[in-house]
Amino acid sequence: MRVSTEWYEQAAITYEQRGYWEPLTLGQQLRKWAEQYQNKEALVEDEERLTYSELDSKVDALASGFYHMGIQKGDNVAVQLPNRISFVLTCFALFRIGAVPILVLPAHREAELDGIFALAKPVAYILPTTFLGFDYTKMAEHLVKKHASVKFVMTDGDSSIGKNLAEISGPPIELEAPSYKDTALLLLSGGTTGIPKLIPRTHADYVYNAKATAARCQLTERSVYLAVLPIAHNFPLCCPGILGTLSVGGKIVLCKTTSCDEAFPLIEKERVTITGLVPSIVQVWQEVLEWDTSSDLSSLEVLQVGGSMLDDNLASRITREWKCKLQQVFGMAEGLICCTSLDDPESIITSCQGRPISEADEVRIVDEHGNDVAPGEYGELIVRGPYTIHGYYRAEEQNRESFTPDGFYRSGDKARITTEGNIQIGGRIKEQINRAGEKIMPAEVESYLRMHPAVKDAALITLPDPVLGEKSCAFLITDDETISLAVIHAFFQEKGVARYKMPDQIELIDYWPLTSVGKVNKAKLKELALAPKSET
Ligand code: J2J
Repeated sequence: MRVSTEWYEQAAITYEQRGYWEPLTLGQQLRKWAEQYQNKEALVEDEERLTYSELDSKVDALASGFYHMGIQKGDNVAVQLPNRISFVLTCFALFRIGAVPILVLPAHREAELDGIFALAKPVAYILPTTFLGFDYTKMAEHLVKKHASVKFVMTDGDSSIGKNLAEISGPPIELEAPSYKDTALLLLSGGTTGIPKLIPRTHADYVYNAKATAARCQLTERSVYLAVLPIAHNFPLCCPGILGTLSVGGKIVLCKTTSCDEAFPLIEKERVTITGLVPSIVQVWQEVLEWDTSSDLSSLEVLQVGGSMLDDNLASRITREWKCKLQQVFGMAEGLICCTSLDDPESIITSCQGRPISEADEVRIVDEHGNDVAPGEYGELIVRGPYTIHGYYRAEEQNRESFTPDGFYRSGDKARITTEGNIQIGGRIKEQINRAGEKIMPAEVESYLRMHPAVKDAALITLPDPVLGEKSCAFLITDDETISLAVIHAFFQEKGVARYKMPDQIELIDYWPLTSVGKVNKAKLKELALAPKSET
């Protein structure tokens, strides 16, 4: 990596000296929390409840089971589990061994996993049997045949392809802990041109992230966090999410889907005080609440909204109609988290994405030459700090593009800093589609589209959508005038691509409109897609 290691080595000393990085691993932190909060409830999933002490001892037993099976310090393990207690147990058991979970979303399919396995060579794959109607075991069979690195397959429930996770345990053993500066987990980034980007977060930086966001949300021992978004995402996992809640002795309630039918009764029953959502889900919940007068969400004190642009009007409606505080969150799995404070005035909460959670975050807004723009102007947000990565995992080439030589991560986001010091996001510089908070790289989808025998060339663009925020539209050059969206979806399914990456709309075109430098003119394509269709 060309990114300066000199800066990082120097900064690391400062981060330790100032106490941003505590000398404890996530596994050791859990032990501390368990000693402190003992019989307090930590996790709730349906009828199952675990106290802090129970969580800690179950993690020990599972870590011992993994260890005796042959999983070792430094091994990568693909973990693809939904919002269940088994997810939390698995991650902490791996943290204790010093093995590294790669957090794969339940929505990911064979195409995504194939790329991740080729890059990270996991020794084990831990997956559900079925979830939301999809049989993961068939997919696992293919993957294991292709990837010799995978020696162990474990399923959350009985299956014919691997051991049941619930049956893995062993007597507590003394494990040699990894260093708190080691990589604790690999998060997935929004996707690239087919090759996944993995984000290595260390024990110390992740704990700091969790604690600093918990402080900004004023989380306490009496907080009850509802995990609604898939917890393999950084937002519900650590901002403050699962880890932030555990760090203060709060209770976590796990919700398997984003549906109101599941979430509302849980909020009511468990007296949930805080949850984090993406704008598209808030909008659906808001619409349901307009006619649903029987659900009691009065326990909610904080609603965090982040992951994509929150419309000012929706933000104002939330502050008026929900009897809780709104917190805007602008974050990224690569690190930097900005959020509004609970006592910010309403005008700021509805229009800004707040301030960085750490005084050590170095945020700059730069022009295309990397120079700082004038105060208050828009430019690209770049950042370095105590919990922002300084390189992707095994990605030298990508790192040269994504980081400045002095270690700043180029977010690709267009932002400004207001006179009050708040971040305001004004769009994107990077080519990406933000579909209900899930990030899609057009180049990746275009490469699948071009694999279809009837497609000569393809270009994917972003269109606005009232519910999703943004949706994808594929322009295709093809001889087959009958090609339909259903045909394209079936093809993507056959290729094993996650559902959210499938185009929402297709348009046929004879030749590309080009820019002055000869590139496909996507702005023109967007105009064409949005133009009223003639009746002929
Ligand atoms: C506009 N765009 C936003 C916002 C993220 C907390 C919250 C979100 C994420 C996340 C996260 C946005 N308004 N409020 O990890 O811990 C877009 C930006 C950003 C990208 C990062 C967290 N909040 N975004 O969304 O890694 O483009 O993390 O660079 O998935 O989402 O995506 P991701």
